[in-house]
Amino acid sequence: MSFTLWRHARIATMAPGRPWGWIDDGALLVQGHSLFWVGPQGELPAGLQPDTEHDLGGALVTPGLIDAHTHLVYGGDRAAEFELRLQGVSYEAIAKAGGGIRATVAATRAASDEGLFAGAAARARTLMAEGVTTIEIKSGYGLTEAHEARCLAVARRLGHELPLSVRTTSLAAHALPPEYEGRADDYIADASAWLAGQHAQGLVDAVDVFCDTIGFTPAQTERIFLAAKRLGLPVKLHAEQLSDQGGAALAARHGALSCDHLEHLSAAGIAAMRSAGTVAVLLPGAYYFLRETKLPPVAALREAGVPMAIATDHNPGSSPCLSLLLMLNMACTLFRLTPEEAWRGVTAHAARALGLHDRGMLAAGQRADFVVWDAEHPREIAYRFGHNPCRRVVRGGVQRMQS
Ligand code: DI6
Ligand code: FE
Repeated sequence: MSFTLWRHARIATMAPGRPWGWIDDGALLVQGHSLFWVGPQGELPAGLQPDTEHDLGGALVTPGLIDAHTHLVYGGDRAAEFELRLQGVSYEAIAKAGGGIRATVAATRAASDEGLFAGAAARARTLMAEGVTTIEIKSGYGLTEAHEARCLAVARRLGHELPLSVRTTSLAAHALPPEYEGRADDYIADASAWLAGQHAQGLVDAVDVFCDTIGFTPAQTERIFLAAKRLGLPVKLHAEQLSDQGGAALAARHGALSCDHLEHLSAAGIAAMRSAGTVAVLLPGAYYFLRETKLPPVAALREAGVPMAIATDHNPGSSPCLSLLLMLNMACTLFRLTPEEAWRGVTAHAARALGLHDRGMLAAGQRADFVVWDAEHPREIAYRFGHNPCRRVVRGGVQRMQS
Protein backbone atom coordinates (compact mmCIF):
# COMPACT_ATOMS: atom_id res chain seq x y z
CA MET A 1 0.00 0.00 0.00
CA SER A 2 1.22 3.52 -0.76
CA PHE A 3 2.62 6.00 1.74
CA THR A 4 1.99 9.73 2.06
CA LEU A 5 4.53 11.80 3.93
CA TRP A 6 3.65 15.05 5.69
CA ARG A 7 6.91 16.64 6.72
CA HIS A 8 8.36 19.72 8.33
CA ALA A 9 5.62 20.10 10.95
CA ARG A 10 5.51 21.19 14.56
CA ILE A 11 3.41 18.42 16.05
CA ALA A 12 1.37 18.40 19.26
CA THR A 13 0.75 14.65 19.22
CA MET A 14 -1.09 14.68 22.59
CA ALA A 15 0.59 11.33 23.30
CA PRO A 16 1.24 10.95 27.03
CA GLY A 17 4.66 11.31 28.62
CA ARG A 18 5.74 14.83 27.68
CA PRO A 19 3.98 18.20 27.50
CA TRP A 20 1.68 18.30 24.47
CA GLY A 21 3.41 15.15 23.19
CA TRP A 22 5.47 17.78 21.40
CA ILE A 23 7.73 17.11 18.38
CA ASP A 24 9.63 20.16 17.11
CA ASP A 25 10.50 19.23 13.54
CA GLY A 26 8.25 16.28 12.91
CA ALA A 27 6.82 14.15 10.17
CA LEU A 28 3.76 11.94 9.76
CA LEU A 29 3.75 8.94 7.47
CA VAL A 30 0.26 7.88 6.46
CA GLN A 31 -0.68 4.50 5.03
CA GLY A 32 -4.31 4.11 4.03
CA HIS A 33 -6.53 5.45 6.79
CA SER A 34 -3.88 5.18 9.51
CA LEU A 35 -0.66 6.67 10.76
CA PHE A 36 2.19 4.32 9.98
CA TRP A 37 4.83 6.40 11.72
CA VAL A 38 5.03 9.73 13.59
CA GLY A 39 8.27 11.24 14.90
CA PRO A 40 11.14 13.67 14.46
CA GLN A 41 11.93 14.26 10.82
CA GLY A 42 15.55 13.11 11.27
CA GLU A 43 14.39 9.68 12.46
CA LEU A 44 12.16 8.82 9.50
CA PRO A 45 12.38 5.07 8.85
CA ALA A 46 15.02 4.51 6.19
CA GLY A 47 14.15 2.78 2.95
CA LEU A 48 10.49 3.86 2.85
CA GLN A 49 9.65 5.62 -0.38
CA PRO A 50 6.59 7.84 0.04
CA ASP A 51 4.42 8.09 -3.06
CA THR A 52 3.25 11.59 -2.16
CA GLU A 53 4.92 14.27 -0.05
CA HIS A 54 3.59 17.46 1.50
CA ASP A 55 5.96 20.06 2.97
CA LEU A 56 4.07 21.80 5.79
CA GLY A 57 6.65 24.57 6.09
CA GLY A 58 6.85 24.33 9.88
CA ALA A 59 3.08 24.61 10.42
CA LEU A 60 1.43 23.31 13.57
CA VAL A 61 -0.29 19.90 13.41
CA THR A 62 -2.64 18.48 16.06
CA PRO A 63 -5.02 15.51 16.17
CA GLY A 64 -8.43 16.11 14.60
CA LEU A 65 -10.77 17.63 17.15
CA ILE A 66 -13.44 15.50 18.82
CA ASP A 67 -16.70 17.01 20.08
CA ALA A 68 -17.80 14.38 22.59
CA HIS A 69 -21.22 15.81 23.52
CA THR A 70 -23.74 17.37 21.16
CA HIS A 71 -27.49 17.34 20.58
CA LEU A 72 -27.16 18.28 16.91
CA VAL A 73 -30.41 16.89 15.51
CA TYR A 74 -33.50 18.99 16.24
CA GLY A 75 -36.07 21.30 14.68
CA GLY A 76 -36.63 25.00 15.36
CA ASP A 77 -34.72 27.25 17.72
CA ARG A 78 -35.25 28.82 21.13
CA ALA A 79 -34.37 32.44 20.51
CA ALA A 80 -37.68 33.60 22.06
CA GLU A 81 -36.86 31.60 25.20
CA PHE A 82 -33.49 33.35 25.28
CA GLU A 83 -35.32 36.68 25.42
CA LEU A 84 -37.50 35.40 28.27
CA ARG A 85 -34.46 34.29 30.22
CA LEU A 86 -32.93 37.73 29.72
CA GLN A 87 -36.04 39.14 31.40
CA GLY A 88 -35.28 36.99 34.44
CA VAL A 89 -37.27 33.77 33.87
CA SER A 90 -35.10 30.76 34.79
CA TYR A 91 -34.27 27.78 32.56
CA GLU A 92 -35.94 25.47 35.11
CA ALA A 93 -39.09 27.63 35.29
CA ILE A 94 -39.42 27.60 31.49
CA ALA A 95 -38.96 23.82 31.45
CA LYS A 96 -41.54 23.32 34.22
CA ALA A 97 -44.05 25.49 32.31
CA GLY A 98 -43.81 23.14 29.32
CA GLY A 99 -41.31 25.18 27.29
CA GLY A 100 -37.65 24.40 27.04
CA ILE A 101 -36.84 20.90 25.82
CA ARG A 102 -40.55 20.20 25.16
CA ALA A 103 -40.74 23.16 22.76
CA THR A 104 -37.90 21.66 20.74
CA VAL A 105 -39.58 18.25 20.88
CA ALA A 106 -42.69 19.72 19.23
CA ALA A 107 -40.60 21.43 16.52
CA THR A 108 -38.57 18.26 15.93
CA ARG A 109 -41.64 16.06 15.56
CA ALA A 110 -43.08 18.56 13.08
CA ALA A 111 -39.93 18.68 10.94
CA SER A 112 -39.46 16.52 7.83
CA ASP A 113 -36.62 13.99 7.63
CA GLU A 114 -34.92 16.19 5.04
CA GLY A 115 -35.39 19.32 7.15
CA LEU A 116 -33.85 17.62 10.17
CA PHE A 117 -30.95 16.35 8.10
CA ALA A 118 -30.30 19.70 6.41
CA GLY A 119 -30.31 21.60 9.71
CA ALA A 120 -27.98 19.14 11.42
CA ALA A 121 -25.66 18.92 8.39
CA ALA A 122 -25.26 22.72 8.28
CA ARG A 123 -24.38 22.72 11.97
CA ALA A 124 -21.97 19.81 11.55
CA ARG A 125 -20.19 21.65 8.72
CA THR A 126 -19.70 24.68 10.95
CA LEU A 127 -18.04 22.49 13.58
CA MET A 128 -15.97 20.72 10.91
CA ALA A 129 -14.62 24.03 9.56
CA GLU A 130 -12.69 24.34 12.83
CA GLY A 131 -11.03 20.95 12.49
CA VAL A 132 -13.62 18.65 14.09
CA THR A 133 -13.26 15.14 12.64
CA THR A 134 -15.33 13.11 15.14
CA ILE A 135 -18.56 14.08 16.84
CA GLU A 136 -21.03 12.47 19.21
CA ILE A 137 -24.71 13.15 18.50
CA LYS A 138 -27.52 12.41 20.95
CA SER A 139 -31.18 11.89 20.24
CA GLY A 140 -33.58 13.25 22.84
CA TYR A 141 -35.90 15.63 20.99
CA GLY A 142 -38.16 12.96 19.49
CA LEU A 143 -39.33 11.18 22.65
CA THR A 144 -41.47 8.59 20.87
CA GLU A 145 -40.14 5.30 19.58
CA ALA A 146 -40.43 6.40 15.95
CA HIS A 147 -39.15 9.94 16.41
CA GLU A 148 -36.17 8.84 18.51
CA ALA A 149 -35.22 6.29 15.85
CA ARG A 150 -35.65 8.95 13.16
CA CYS A 151 -33.28 11.36 14.93
CA LEU A 152 -30.68 8.62 15.43
CA ALA A 153 -31.00 7.68 11.76
CA VAL A 154 -30.38 11.31 10.77
CA ALA A 155 -27.24 11.28 12.93
CA ARG A 156 -26.05 8.06 11.28
CA ARG A 157 -26.72 9.52 7.85
CA LEU A 158 -24.53 12.54 8.69
CA GLY A 159 -21.68 10.11 9.34
CA HIS A 160 -22.24 8.48 5.94
CA GLU A 161 -22.70 11.63 3.87
CA LEU A 162 -20.21 14.03 5.46
CA PRO A 163 -16.46 13.51 5.90
CA LEU A 164 -17.03 13.18 9.64
CA SER A 165 -17.06 10.27 12.09
CA VAL A 166 -20.31 10.20 14.05
CA ARG A 167 -21.01 8.30 17.28
CA THR A 168 -24.67 8.13 18.19
CA THR A 169 -26.15 8.17 21.68
CA SER A 170 -29.73 7.33 22.56
CA LEU A 171 -31.09 9.94 24.98
CA ALA A 172 -34.81 9.14 25.03
CA ALA A 173 -34.65 9.86 28.78
CA HIS A 174 -33.96 13.54 28.15
CA ALA A 175 -37.32 14.95 29.25
CA LEU A 176 -40.80 13.62 29.97
CA PRO A 177 -42.91 14.00 26.83
CA PRO A 178 -46.35 15.62 27.35
CA GLU A 179 -48.20 12.37 26.54
CA TYR A 180 -46.71 10.83 29.70
CA GLU A 181 -47.43 13.72 32.10
CA GLY A 182 -47.52 12.28 35.64
CA ARG A 183 -46.34 8.86 34.38
CA ALA A 184 -42.57 9.16 34.34
CA ASP A 185 -42.08 5.53 35.36
CA ASP A 186 -44.22 4.34 32.45
CA TYR A 187 -42.14 6.49 30.11
CA ILE A 188 -38.93 5.00 31.46
CA ALA A 189 -40.31 1.48 30.95
CA ASP A 190 -41.20 2.31 27.33
CA ALA A 191 -37.96 4.16 26.59
CA SER A 192 -36.00 1.18 27.98
CA ALA A 193 -37.91 -1.13 25.64
CA TRP A 194 -37.15 1.05 22.56
CA LEU A 195 -33.41 0.44 23.00
CA ALA A 196 -33.57 -3.10 21.65
CA GLY A 197 -35.03 -1.93 18.33
CA GLN A 198 -32.55 0.94 18.04
CA HIS A 199 -29.74 -1.48 18.74
CA ALA A 200 -31.02 -4.05 16.24
CA GLN A 201 -31.12 -1.36 13.53
CA GLY A 202 -27.53 -0.35 14.30
CA LEU A 203 -28.63 3.12 15.33
CA VAL A 204 -27.01 3.40 18.75
CA ASP A 205 -23.46 3.37 20.11
CA ALA A 206 -24.20 4.45 23.71
CA VAL A 207 -27.05 5.34 26.06
CA ASP A 208 -27.46 8.55 28.09
CA VAL A 209 -30.00 9.94 30.60
CA PHE A 210 -30.65 13.45 31.94
CA CYS A 211 -30.61 12.83 35.69
CA ASP A 212 -31.78 16.00 37.43
CA THR A 213 -34.78 17.68 39.07
CA ILE A 214 -36.19 18.60 35.64
CA GLY A 215 -35.04 15.28 34.16
CA PHE A 216 -35.19 11.80 35.69
CA THR A 217 -34.42 10.39 39.13
CA PRO A 218 -31.43 8.17 39.92
CA ALA A 219 -33.79 5.16 40.23
CA GLN A 220 -35.24 5.84 36.76
CA THR A 221 -31.74 6.42 35.40
CA GLU A 222 -30.66 3.03 36.69
CA ARG A 223 -33.53 1.29 34.92
CA ILE A 224 -32.38 2.73 31.60
CA PHE A 225 -28.78 1.75 32.39
CA LEU A 226 -29.81 -1.84 33.13
CA ALA A 227 -31.66 -2.03 29.80
CA ALA A 228 -28.58 -0.68 28.02
CA LYS A 229 -26.33 -3.16 29.74
CA ARG A 230 -28.55 -6.08 28.78
CA LEU A 231 -27.81 -5.09 25.16
CA GLY A 232 -24.11 -4.62 25.85
CA LEU A 233 -24.33 -0.86 25.20
CA PRO A 234 -22.08 1.52 27.17
CA VAL A 235 -23.70 4.23 29.27
CA LYS A 236 -23.01 7.88 30.07
CA LEU A 237 -24.90 10.48 32.06
CA HIS A 238 -25.96 14.13 32.16
CA ALA A 239 -25.07 14.33 35.84
CA GLU A 240 -25.05 17.03 38.51
CA GLN A 241 -25.78 19.86 36.05
CA LEU A 242 -28.36 21.81 38.08
CA SER A 243 -28.30 19.87 41.38
CA ASP A 244 -26.47 17.00 43.08
CA GLN A 245 -28.50 13.84 42.56
CA GLY A 246 -25.64 11.41 43.16
CA GLY A 247 -25.88 10.61 39.45
CA ALA A 248 -22.14 10.52 38.82
CA ALA A 249 -21.56 7.84 41.46
CA LEU A 250 -24.46 5.80 40.06
CA ALA A 251 -23.10 6.08 36.51
CA ALA A 252 -19.60 5.17 37.67
CA ARG A 253 -21.01 2.05 39.35
CA HIS A 254 -22.32 1.08 35.92
CA GLY A 255 -18.88 1.66 34.37
CA ALA A 256 -20.02 4.80 32.51
CA LEU A 257 -17.78 6.09 29.73
CA SER A 258 -18.40 9.66 30.89
CA CYS A 259 -20.36 11.88 33.21
CA ASP A 260 -21.15 15.24 31.68
CA HIS A 261 -21.77 18.81 33.03
CA LEU A 262 -20.86 18.10 36.72
CA GLU A 263 -21.14 21.61 38.16
CA HIS A 264 -22.68 20.14 41.34
CA LEU A 265 -20.43 17.06 41.53
CA SER A 266 -19.59 15.90 45.08
CA ALA A 267 -16.35 14.46 46.47
CA ALA A 268 -18.02 11.04 46.55
CA GLY A 269 -18.90 11.40 42.86
CA ILE A 270 -15.30 12.26 42.00
CA ALA A 271 -13.98 9.25 43.94
CA ALA A 272 -16.42 6.92 42.17
CA MET A 273 -15.50 8.32 38.76
CA ARG A 274 -11.82 7.89 39.51
CA SER A 275 -12.25 4.23 40.51
CA ALA A 276 -14.33 3.49 37.41
CA GLY A 277 -12.07 5.38 34.98
CA THR A 278 -15.04 7.53 33.94
CA VAL A 279 -14.22 10.70 31.97
CA ALA A 280 -15.55 14.08 33.18
CA VAL A 281 -16.98 15.93 30.17
CA LEU A 282 -17.09 19.65 31.02
CA LEU A 283 -19.40 21.93 29.06
CA PRO A 284 -18.45 25.59 29.43
CA GLY A 285 -20.96 26.68 26.77
CA ALA A 286 -23.96 25.62 28.88
CA TYR A 287 -22.39 27.07 32.03
CA TYR A 288 -21.92 30.39 30.25
CA PHE A 289 -25.25 30.52 28.43
CA LEU A 290 -27.31 29.66 31.53
CA ARG A 291 -25.20 32.14 33.50
CA GLU A 292 -24.44 29.47 36.10
CA THR A 293 -22.32 30.51 39.02
CA LYS A 294 -21.34 27.12 40.46
CA LEU A 295 -18.17 25.91 38.79
CA PRO A 296 -17.43 22.23 38.22
CA PRO A 297 -14.81 21.05 40.75
CA VAL A 298 -11.90 21.18 38.31
CA ALA A 299 -9.11 21.32 40.92
CA ALA A 300 -10.49 18.24 42.69
CA LEU A 301 -10.95 16.35 39.40
CA ARG A 302 -7.36 17.21 38.47
CA GLU A 303 -6.11 16.16 41.90
CA ALA A 304 -7.95 12.83 41.61
CA GLY A 305 -6.55 12.23 38.13
CA VAL A 306 -10.01 12.02 36.51
CA PRO A 307 -9.52 12.73 32.78
CA MET A 308 -11.38 15.85 31.66
CA ALA A 309 -12.91 16.32 28.21
CA ILE A 310 -14.40 19.54 26.80
CA ALA A 311 -17.37 19.64 24.42
CA THR A 312 -19.83 22.12 22.93
CA ASP A 313 -23.03 20.46 24.28
CA HIS A 314 -24.51 22.03 21.15
CA ASN A 315 -28.30 22.21 21.69
CA PRO A 316 -30.93 24.88 21.09
CA GLY A 317 -31.72 25.55 24.76
CA SER A 318 -28.63 25.68 26.95
CA SER A 319 -25.72 25.89 24.52
CA PRO A 320 -26.47 26.99 20.93
CA CYS A 321 -22.73 27.00 20.34
CA LEU A 322 -21.05 25.78 17.16
CA SER A 323 -17.41 26.41 18.03
CA LEU A 324 -15.28 23.84 19.79
CA LEU A 325 -12.39 26.32 19.57
CA LEU A 326 -14.41 28.80 21.63
CA MET A 327 -14.95 26.02 24.19
CA LEU A 328 -11.16 25.61 24.43
CA ASN A 329 -10.88 29.25 25.40
CA MET A 330 -13.84 29.11 27.82
CA ALA A 331 -12.51 25.95 29.47
CA CYS A 332 -9.42 28.00 30.33
CA THR A 333 -10.99 31.34 31.20
CA LEU A 334 -14.13 30.12 32.98
CA PHE A 335 -13.07 26.71 34.33
CA ARG A 336 -9.35 27.40 34.81
CA LEU A 337 -8.06 24.44 32.84
CA THR A 338 -4.56 24.87 31.48
CA PRO A 339 -4.43 25.23 27.68
CA GLU A 340 -2.88 21.77 27.51
CA GLU A 341 -5.66 20.24 29.63
CA ALA A 342 -8.24 21.93 27.42
CA TRP A 343 -6.54 20.57 24.30
CA ARG A 344 -6.37 17.05 25.71
CA GLY A 345 -10.06 17.59 26.47
CA VAL A 346 -10.93 17.97 22.78
CA THR A 347 -8.55 15.22 21.60
CA ALA A 348 -7.25 12.32 23.71
CA HIS A 349 -9.74 12.57 26.57
CA ALA A 350 -12.66 13.25 24.25
CA ALA A 351 -11.83 10.00 22.41
CA ARG A 352 -11.83 8.17 25.72
CA ALA A 353 -15.20 9.70 26.63
CA LEU A 354 -16.55 8.04 23.47
CA GLY A 355 -14.82 4.72 24.14
CA LEU A 356 -12.66 5.20 21.02
CA HIS A 357 -9.08 3.98 21.21
CA ASP A 358 -8.02 4.66 17.63
CA ARG A 359 -7.93 8.47 17.71
CA GLY A 360 -7.31 11.54 19.84
CA MET A 361 -3.53 11.43 19.55
CA LEU A 362 -1.02 11.18 16.75
CA ALA A 363 0.94 7.93 16.98
CA ALA A 364 1.60 4.86 14.84
CA GLY A 365 -1.53 2.76 14.47
CA GLN A 366 -3.96 5.61 15.18
CA ARG A 367 -6.32 6.94 12.55
CA ALA A 368 -4.78 9.58 10.31
CA ASP A 369 -7.12 12.34 11.55
CA PHE A 370 -5.18 15.58 11.88
CA VAL A 371 -5.40 19.32 11.44
CA VAL A 372 -2.86 21.80 10.05
CA TRP A 373 -3.13 25.21 11.74
CA ASP A 374 -1.95 28.70 11.02
CA ALA A 375 -0.38 28.98 14.48
CA GLU A 376 2.97 28.40 16.14
CA HIS A 377 1.68 26.55 19.18
CA PRO A 378 -1.70 25.14 20.29
CA ARG A 379 -1.75 27.45 23.32
CA GLU A 380 -2.36 30.33 20.87
CA ILE A 381 -5.50 28.62 19.66
CA ALA A 382 -6.83 28.37 23.24
CA TYR A 383 -5.86 32.00 23.86
CA ARG A 384 -7.63 33.65 20.90
CA PHE A 385 -11.36 33.45 20.49
CA GLY A 386 -13.60 34.24 17.56
CA HIS A 387 -10.71 33.23 15.33
CA ASN A 388 -10.37 30.16 13.15
CA PRO A 389 -6.80 29.31 12.13
CA CYS A 390 -7.71 25.85 10.73
CA ARG A 391 -6.00 25.49 7.35
CA ARG A 392 -6.22 21.83 6.34
CA VAL A 393 -8.03 18.81 7.70
CA VAL A 394 -6.96 15.24 6.98
CA ARG A 395 -9.46 12.59 7.98
CA GLY A 396 -8.73 8.89 7.62
CA GLY A 397 -5.68 9.85 5.56
CA VAL A 398 -7.73 11.86 3.07
CA GLN A 399 -7.47 15.61 2.85
CA ARG A 400 -10.89 17.09 3.34
CA MET A 401 -11.69 20.21 1.39
CA GLN A 402 -12.47 23.14 3.67
CA SER A 403 -15.61 24.94 2.55
N1 DI6 B 1 -28.84 19.40 29.67
C1 DI6 B 1 -28.61 20.40 28.83
O1 DI6 B 1 -27.92 21.36 29.04
C2 DI6 B 1 -29.33 20.13 27.59
N2 DI6 B 1 -29.92 18.86 27.85
C3 DI6 B 1 -29.62 18.50 29.07
O2 DI6 B 1 -29.99 17.45 29.55
C4 DI6 B 1 -30.35 21.17 27.32
C5 DI6 B 1 -31.31 20.77 26.26
C6 DI6 B 1 -32.32 21.85 25.94
O3 DI6 B 1 -32.53 22.81 26.70
O4 DI6 B 1 -32.91 21.73 24.86
FE1 FE C 1 -26.21 17.85 26.87
